[in-house]
Amino acid sequence: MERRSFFKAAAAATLASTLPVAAGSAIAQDKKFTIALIPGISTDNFYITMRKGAEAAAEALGVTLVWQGGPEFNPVVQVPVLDAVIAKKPDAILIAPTDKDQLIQPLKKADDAGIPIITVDTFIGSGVYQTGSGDADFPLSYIASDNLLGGAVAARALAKAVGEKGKVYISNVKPGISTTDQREQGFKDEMKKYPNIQVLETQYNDDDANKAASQLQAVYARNPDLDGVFGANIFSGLGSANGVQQAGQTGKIKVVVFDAPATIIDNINTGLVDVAIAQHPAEIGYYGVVSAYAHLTGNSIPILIGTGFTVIDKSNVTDPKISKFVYSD
Ligand code: T6T
Repeated sequence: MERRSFFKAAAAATLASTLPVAAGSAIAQDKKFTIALIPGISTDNFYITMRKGAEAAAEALGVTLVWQGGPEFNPVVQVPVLDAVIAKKPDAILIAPTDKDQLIQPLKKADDAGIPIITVDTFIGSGVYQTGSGDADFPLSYIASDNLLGGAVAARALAKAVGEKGKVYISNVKPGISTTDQREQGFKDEMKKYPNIQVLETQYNDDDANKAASQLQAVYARNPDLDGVFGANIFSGLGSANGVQQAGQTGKIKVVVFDAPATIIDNINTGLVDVAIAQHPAEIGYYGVVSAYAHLTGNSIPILIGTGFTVIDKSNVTDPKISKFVYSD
């Protein structure tokens, strides 16, 4: 079955089979709901793929999906987008907050206006919602990959690639982003199991692949025995891989990348990248819309929905069961 029709069928089946029908829901379902999806950055393949999953569910459920995002992964850019969305009074907001602290107050405005909020990909506060404590537990649900686990998976892959010894570092976006902070944490914790691997200081690139490429070359210049790098998201991974190539170290400095846009897959084929850890962003978008719809029609929803990973390397990159997780352009 084609991916899009799978999501359509799955959306209908989920609702038909698993959701209890609440009293009054027949009335509620006559209404055409509008659900807004605010990505971390609108041009990123991860969020473009998430949008596709959200659109499939919206179409199956007869929901209007509004997609509005900014050109940078930055709270200063995202908050005005959020304010504009709140002003349009959608029935629910799905959002990937670009900072776990700086989006709390702006999202509280939506909550105060009675708009249900679900965070997708990233979270605010601790990410544990609906506990009745703290100032950031008001979103209804968090739908995402398990990023601590993802960081550990990346560490194991890089450890294997470098033969469990040597020097590696993490190329990351910036502190304060829940997902990439957790990936870094999960990676460092797991690396403690490899006493012969030294994890050098993390390099922060502000989601700028060019900066990540220059940083790779600078770290390599300081450490000519550098063995590997973990790029903690698309731009960190792409830039680090480019940096390895520019340094003439393809295949020598091992590269593990979180996320799986087509360019990274090309890089696996050429041997520049060793492993890509694909998230399942279409599932995040799909379950985001289904969850919002369930809530709007009087049903309870889980406070946490975890989606999985697919680890891609040269051995499985051509398998259609694996390559379907490559992100959309
Ligand atoms: O890795 C994803 C996403 O999970 C993260 O929160 C931000 O970066 C990406 O969008 C990839 O660029």
